[in-house]
Order: sequence, then C-alpha cells, then structure tokens
Amino acid sequence: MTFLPFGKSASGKNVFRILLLACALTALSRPSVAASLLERYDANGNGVLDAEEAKDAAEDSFDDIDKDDTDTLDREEIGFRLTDAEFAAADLDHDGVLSEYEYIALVKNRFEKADKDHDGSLSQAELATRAGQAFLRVLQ
Ligand SMILES: [Ca+2]
Ligand SMILES: [Ca+2]
Ligand SMILES: [Ca+2]
Ligand SMILES: [Ca+2]
Repeated sequence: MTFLPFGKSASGKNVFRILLLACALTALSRPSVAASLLERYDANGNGVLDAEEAKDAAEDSFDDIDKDDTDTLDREEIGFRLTDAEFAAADLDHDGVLSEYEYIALVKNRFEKADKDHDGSLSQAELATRAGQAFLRVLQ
C-alpha cells in the first residue's frame, strides 16, 4: 500500500473503509488546516500568507516531512502529498528524492497557482480553492 499512515496491517477488506474515513477526515479538517497554517505562519498578522511567510512554512514542513533527517524527501516520506507524476515533475535533477531547494520550488509554484488575484499573498478564500488545497497539502 502506498498510503502509509495506515501501515501494512490494514487487511484488504478494511482498506476501502479506511479510505472512506480518511477522505471524511480530510474534508472535515480542511478549514482548520488553512486556519492553523495562517495562525502559525502569518508573522505580520495581516490575515494573509505572503511569499516570505510561505517560505518559512515550507522550511519547517521540509524538516517535519524529512523523518529520517537525510535532508532529502523520498517518495515514501512525501506519501499522499504528491502523486507519482507530481513527484517526478518536482524532482528537477531526477535523482529520485526532493532536495530542500526542489521542495521549496514546488511550494512556491503552488503558492503562485493559488494566488488567484496575483497580489503576492494567499487569503483564506484563496486557500479554500482547489489550488489552495493543493498548496496546503504539500505543507501538511
Ligand atoms: Ca501575513
Ligand atoms: Ca529523508
Ligand atoms: Ca532531486
Ligand atoms: Ca492573493
């Protein structure tokens, strides 16, 4: 199985139920993911996340996701955050892992896609869009 949090012990017939539960939990947690990200990283307290604040968030997330402290993120560590195709596209030097540079470039790319009004920052409303959710997912 590639959705790692549920581990190898999930038997086949339970997987579907676990997936449904995971989807439900994801849906429920969406507003709070955006809210808690803003609460934690909106350093200047203006209610939106600017590029500098997003970079700080990305640096912290990189360290969190890099469980084995190799300073690179492998496919397993990235897990649900990216599809195989997205992972391959983000792996700019094709060495099979994401460096901090590659990860931050990916976050920056998603930040720009989510910034619908191009004002250089992400509002709660922008974080709630599909592109905003894709931005949040790589930071989780
Ligand atoms: Ca801010
Ligand atoms: Ca690692
Ligand atoms: Ca790489
Ligand atoms: Ca914006």
